[in-house]
Amino acid sequence: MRTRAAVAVAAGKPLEIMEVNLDGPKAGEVLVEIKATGLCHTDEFTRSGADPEGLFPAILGHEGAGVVLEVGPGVTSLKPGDHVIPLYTPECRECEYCLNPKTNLCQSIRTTQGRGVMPDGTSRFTTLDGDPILHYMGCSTFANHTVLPEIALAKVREDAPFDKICYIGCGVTTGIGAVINTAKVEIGSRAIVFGLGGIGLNVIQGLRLAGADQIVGVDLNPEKRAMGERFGMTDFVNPAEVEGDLVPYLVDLTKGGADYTFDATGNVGVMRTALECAHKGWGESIIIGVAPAGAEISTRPFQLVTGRVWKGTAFGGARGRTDVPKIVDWYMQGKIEIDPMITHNLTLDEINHGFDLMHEGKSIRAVVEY
Ligand code: NAD
Ligand code: AHE
Ligand code: ZN
Repeated sequence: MRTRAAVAVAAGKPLEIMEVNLDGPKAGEVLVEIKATGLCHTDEFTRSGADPEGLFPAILGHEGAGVVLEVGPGVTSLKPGDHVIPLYTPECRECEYCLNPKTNLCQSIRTTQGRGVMPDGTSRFTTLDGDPILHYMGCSTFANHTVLPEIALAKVREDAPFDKICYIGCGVTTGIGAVINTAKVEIGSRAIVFGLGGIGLNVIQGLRLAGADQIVGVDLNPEKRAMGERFGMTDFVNPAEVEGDLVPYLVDLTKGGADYTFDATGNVGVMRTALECAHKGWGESIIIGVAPAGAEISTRPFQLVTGRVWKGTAFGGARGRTDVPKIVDWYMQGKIEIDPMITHNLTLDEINHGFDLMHEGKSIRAVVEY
C-alpha cells in the first residue's frame, strides 16, 4: 500500500513529507494505522545526527497510538480493530531479559531493531522508486501506516483518545516509570528533577503520585516554572540565577541532599550535578536523558564510596504490553494528567515546525494527528 510519512533523509536535514510504499505484515507482524504521534526529544536527537546509532534514510517517531488493520501469519494476541500503542521496548515474555524481573529491556529483536529492519532482516518501507527506507526504534510512527512485530504492541482500551494516549508510548511512561519502577520512591521523599520538558514533568507527576514531600524542579528556562507547579513541583531553581556552585545550593535546599534526583536533560554536566546533590549515604540519582555521541559522565569515585547510587532507566523500567494498558487506565480514571502537557496539535506537514517549537522551549509535547 501507499502511505504518507515524514522521512529523515540525512542527518541535520529537515524531515521530508512524502508518499512511501509499505509492504503488508509478514509472519509475527501487524499493520497499524497510526492515528496520532508525539514528538519526543529523542527523535530530534536522531534527526540532528547526535545519535551514534542513527541510520538514514529512516522514518522516525516512536510515540504513537493507532488501530490494527491487518495481522500477519501466526499473530494470536491482536486482531483488526484493536487499539494499540507501539513499543520501542518490546515485551516478548520469553527471552532471558523478560524472564528476569530486574529489567524491562527485552532483547529478542534488539539487533534487527537497531539496524532499522524488522526481525527477518528486511524493511517494509520503500520510496516510490523502490529504494529502501529504514524503520526507527522498531516503530516509525511518523508514518500514517506502519508495520511492527506483535511483541512491540500494547493493546489498550478503545475509549481512550489517540491524541492523548500516544504520549504514553514514551514520555508519560518514561517519567512516571522512572519514579515508580526504577527509583521506587517512598512516601515523604525529597527529590530533584533536572529538565522540566516532556519527560521531567512526568517525573514530577510521578513523584506527586508516589507521595514525595519536596519536589525541586531545575530548568534554565524560567517559563517552565508554571507547568512544573501545575504538576506538583514545590520549589523551582533556575541555575542561571544561583550565585556560586549549584550543588551546595541544592544540598542546602533539600536539607542535606535529595533522596532521589533525576536527569531529564541529556546533559552530562547536569548528570554530574544530579549525582552530587543526592544525599550522602543513600541518595540515588537516575539518568533518563540521552547524551550525544562521544559524551561521557564523570565524578569523583568518592561520591559513590560515600553511598550515592548512580542508575539509569529506559522507558521508565516499564514492560510495555503489561504496564502500558494500566497507564492508559490511570489516565482514563484521572489518576494522572496528560492533556495540559500537549501544548501543540499539528498536521504531518507541520512536523518540522514541531521540532522548531521544541528547540525554542515553547512546547512540552507537540502531537501530530493523521
Ligand atoms: P525536552 O527538550 O522537552 O526537555 C528538556 C528540558 O531540559 C528543557 O526544559 C530544557 O530547558 C532543560 N534543560 C536543558 N539543559 C539544561 C540544563 N543545563 N540545566 C537545566 N535544564 C536544562 O526533552 P524531553 O522530551 O523531556 O527529553 C529529555 C531527555 O530524555 C532527552 O535527552 C531525551 O532524549 C531523553 N529520553 C530518554 C528516555 C529513556 O527511556 N531513557 C525516554 C524519553 C526521552
Ligand atoms: N542510540 C542511543 C541511545 C538511545 C537511547 O538510550 N534510547 C532509549 C530510549 S529514548 C526514548 O525517547 C532506550 O530505550 N535505550 C535502550 C536501547 O536498547 O536502545 C545511543 O547513545 O547509542
Ligand atoms: Zn521518547
